Amino acid sequence: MQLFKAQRATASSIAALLMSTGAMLSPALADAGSKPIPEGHAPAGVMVDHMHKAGEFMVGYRYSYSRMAGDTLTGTDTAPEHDILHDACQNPKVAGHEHCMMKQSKMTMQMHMLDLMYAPTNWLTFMVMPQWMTMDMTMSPVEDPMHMGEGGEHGMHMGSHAHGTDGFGDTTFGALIQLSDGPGYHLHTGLMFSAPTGSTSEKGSSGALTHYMMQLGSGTWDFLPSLTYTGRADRFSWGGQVSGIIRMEDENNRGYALGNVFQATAWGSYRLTDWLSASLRVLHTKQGEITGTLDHTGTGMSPPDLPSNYGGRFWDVGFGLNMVVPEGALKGHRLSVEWAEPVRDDVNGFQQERDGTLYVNWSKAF
Ligand SMILES: [Cu+2]
Repeated sequence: MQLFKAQRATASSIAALLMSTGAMLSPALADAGSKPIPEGHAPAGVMVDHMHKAGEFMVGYRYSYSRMAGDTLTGTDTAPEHDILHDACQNPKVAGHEHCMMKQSKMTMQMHMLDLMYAPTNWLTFMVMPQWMTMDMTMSPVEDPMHMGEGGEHGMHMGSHAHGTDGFGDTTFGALIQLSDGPGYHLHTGLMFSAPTGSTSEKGSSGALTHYMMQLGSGTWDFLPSLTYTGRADRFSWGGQVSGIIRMEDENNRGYALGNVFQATAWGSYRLTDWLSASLRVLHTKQGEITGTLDHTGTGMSPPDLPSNYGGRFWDVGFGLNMVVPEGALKGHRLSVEWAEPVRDDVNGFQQERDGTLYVNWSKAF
């Protein structure tokens, strides 16, 4: 209780400070336009969620941190080590019996994205989003108790090791087009494209190309269509979005293409104060397998080396907070955070379980 009161006191004194600073520095700003509301943007993990008014610019920064850890799954179940060893590295396109000697024990992916928006008119908003990716993976040996003492047959035992990649990712750009807008609702479509500016030539310590999921880009030109609906009444707001990633080429310059992606999400949010709203979101993602294979190899040492061990059907629940400075010198600065908690994984082939994704998003419109 004490803590709660203290937080409230701190929050109101910060708000009072911001207001008084704003009043001193720029009295004119207080009258400029209507007050921004925190739920004016969707939860942090939703992209291409809003448009801008004619003549407005927006500068934003999006950060996401995703982690995979724990068991290796096949479908929705934990895969026995024996199955990982014998089945996860089988490529039906390649003859012979290959074993997975290693498996993924942890993977993290961080994305830093610059989010630039400009609206020449009310019904059209342009966007450009360059990205920087950082990926790290830890691998450990597959230990099959049924094959203890047969180490020789399955080759040398390697110890655990870590490897990582980082650099520019793909660049997303395109336009959002308003389809309908009225009191309390808005509907727009996104026609975005992804240019293959991210590397697909990242190599591991052996000098061979590293896993598909550690490459910094898709390597293909992609089309990212979306449809977004948002509604609002008093302190409540809600929204829904369907979106996709469609690979516009059969293969990239490495001879493969990532699977197409379909996503559907819906959220509701409630404004707690004039600067803070809380949101709850459900998310479903469906992704296809990789088609083709990396030029250099038909198979691999670990599950992420196989095209059939990619994609699946995933469900998440997102818990978010949106903040905006409603008045004063920092008026219009937005900060939102969201945690997406996986509730169900149904993976193609063999893949490690997901731990969740943190989204942080800052923006300011001018
Ligand atoms: Cu914007």
